Amino acid sequence: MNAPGSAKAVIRASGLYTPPESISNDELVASFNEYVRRENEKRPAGEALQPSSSEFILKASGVRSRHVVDRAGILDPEIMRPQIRTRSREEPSLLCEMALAAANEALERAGRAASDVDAVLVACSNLQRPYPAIAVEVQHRLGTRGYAFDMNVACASAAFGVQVACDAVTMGSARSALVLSPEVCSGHLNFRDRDSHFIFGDAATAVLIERDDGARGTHDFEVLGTRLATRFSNNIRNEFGFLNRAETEPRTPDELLFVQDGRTVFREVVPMVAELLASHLADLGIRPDQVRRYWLHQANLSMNQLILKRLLGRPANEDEAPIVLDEYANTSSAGSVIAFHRHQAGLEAGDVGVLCAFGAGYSAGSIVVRKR
Ligand code: CO8
Repeated sequence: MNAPGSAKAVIRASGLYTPPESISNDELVASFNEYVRRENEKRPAGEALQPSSSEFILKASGVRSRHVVDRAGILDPEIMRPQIRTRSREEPSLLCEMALAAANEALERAGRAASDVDAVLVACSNLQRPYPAIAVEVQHRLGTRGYAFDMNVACASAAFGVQVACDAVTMGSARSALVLSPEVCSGHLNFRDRDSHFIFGDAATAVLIERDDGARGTHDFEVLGTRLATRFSNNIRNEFGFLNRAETEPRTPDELLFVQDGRTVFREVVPMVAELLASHLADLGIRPDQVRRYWLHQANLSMNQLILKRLLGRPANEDEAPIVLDEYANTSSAGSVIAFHRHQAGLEAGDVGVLCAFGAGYSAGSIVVRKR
């Protein structure tokens, strides 16, 4: 729980960067199936690869398209990965650039200058390099004060980052903190894997959190409480790391990408998240049906529907639990914040909302807020 003593945290504003290029299911499937056709020409009949299908993707996940940093490389059956220009040390990194765009929107919406901010957290699944921290690079380019650091709790990173930021502003180690979640999921996705080639997209989000000093802003949400939970699982895993080069049995590049047992993840994470939300709301004295809006992690449409059915005892409608994964696919830590950023219409002062993110680890976080 955050907010010890009398200090409270407030979300002042959010920001979003959406890469301009996007890929529809049909385009992605056409590229994948062309790869399968070429590959099968080289394989014995018994080892033929199976084609993908847009119908399956929509039915299994709810995804219709995804924004990506590079469409051409992903769709080329000979390449099937984003082609990202190598930058000099003097240029901003790609993650820094995306995070800056989202951060600037959040600052503008809050009516704040970068110099008002004294903590920057880059909280995301896919960090571009171990060091220097992307967050310190953002701090430098944006011109914020204080300190900055990176953190990775997979898809739940933004929720964990918001709790850390709330703790910082309520405990006094910062007055104002930016939680940034730039995600280039396409860089870690195996576009030759039929089971997962459709799952992810790219985007960046920002959340500006301040110590509540009584001043009112147009986009304010008072943070009523935060709760995090983790439970170890190998069912979503990425083996990429600095020890790869030292391993006695070297692995191929494709073995160092995202892998999951999607069925098991679905089965195990739904009850974990429903229980987290139920207990968090109960401890705050809020019934699940008193929540006006749920901004859930955007991995799978049926998963979100099932979590809310467990929680509410009935299906939630799209107004209660908006969906952005149809356009964005799973943008890992950015997903629930994109839903929050784009779906605030209809909320009135006093309305309660819940931002909830979950993913690899397993990890899950719940942030309960009230519109001011
Ligand atoms: N086209 C056609 N058919 C297919 C395809 C395809 N592309 N893929 C699989 N099939 C077939 C299978 O072969 C299977 O056939 P059969 O029944 O004959 O064996 C059938 O469809 C069903 O397959 P699945 O059981 O795999 O399908 P599901 O209904 O379970 O759907 C999903 C698969 C969509 C993956 C689903 O299980 C899901 O979404 N699960 C939840 C996963 C989730 O939330 N994961 C979180 C990951 S995010 C995270 O935390 C990590 C962040 C890291 C960042 C990422 C960087 C890349």
